[in-house]
Amino acid sequence: RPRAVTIGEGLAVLVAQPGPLEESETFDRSAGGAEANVATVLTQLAVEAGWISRVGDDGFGRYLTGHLRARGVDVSAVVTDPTRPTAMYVKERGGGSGRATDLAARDSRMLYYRTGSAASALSTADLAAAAGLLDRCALVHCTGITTALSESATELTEALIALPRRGRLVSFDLNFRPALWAGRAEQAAEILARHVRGSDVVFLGADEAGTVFGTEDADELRALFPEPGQLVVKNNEHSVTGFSGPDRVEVPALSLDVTERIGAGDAFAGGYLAALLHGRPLEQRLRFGHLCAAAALTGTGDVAELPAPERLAALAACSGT
Ligand code: KDG
Repeated sequence: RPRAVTIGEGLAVLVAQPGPLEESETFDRSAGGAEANVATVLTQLAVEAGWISRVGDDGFGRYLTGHLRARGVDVSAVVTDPTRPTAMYVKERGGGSGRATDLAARDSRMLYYRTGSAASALSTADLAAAAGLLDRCALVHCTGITTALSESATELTEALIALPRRGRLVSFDLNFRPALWAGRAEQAAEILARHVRGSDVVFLGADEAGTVFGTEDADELRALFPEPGQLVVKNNEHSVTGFSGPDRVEVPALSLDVTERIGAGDAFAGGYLAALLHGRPLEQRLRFGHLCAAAALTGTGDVAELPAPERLAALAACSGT
């Protein structure tokens, strides 16, 4: 089996029932964190995945590591911080009558409680400590969330893209979260552009790329970022454009009855990366991404529960996916 590692913050997710918060007495707990979500997609798709992170010495930290371990993710490199807490976020879901009425039915609001969290102390020391895990993997994935956590986390992700590759690919999903850049908003675009240019596989949502880099157009983004061997732009009009070397392929998304959008980007990245690690061509990689995103879009958790890999492969082989 191919091996991959993801690096980032995990969060306990508390979903307000029914929402809005002012009226919610009950919260359903689940797990989130973009890079942790990607790791769980990879293990479901026959990739051995490890997760590099820091959690607090608290119940949420033990819950997160247990959640990932139960899904086959290697958590041996996760460090428990004795003083900083595990991050969490509260999710309010829209839909009126009892739910948050200022949100549309399929929209959610994320309220972060993560300043000063254990994972915000991620630093280059964590990279050095996980050298064994990194040396054994074919791909390492992080996102703009990891980079945004703190200055020491930015140093870590910059060190990661500067490491000698030794055959290993670096994958980066933009995942622009303005709230996390509050103290250094003016540096965000430059830092994120450096990560895009320094990575081998890059995922950009057209709308977030528009906000950060000034264009939502896939071909303009490719012209702006010719460096990554593979660039995937998730277009606003429900298709994805993939560039791989000289190839350009556009694959439409499935038409779905969307339940909730959070986690769909992670599922897409996990599906694409698993297909890449299993040697599938570009169009198939994009189809795997769409199919995994569809599983997340039709569920309510941040983490996608996928059909078996053989079933996904059969679906990806259907035309018109
Ligand atoms: O991509 C889903 C993530 O947004 C969610 O799980 C939490 O990592 C998260 C974040 O920082 O927004």
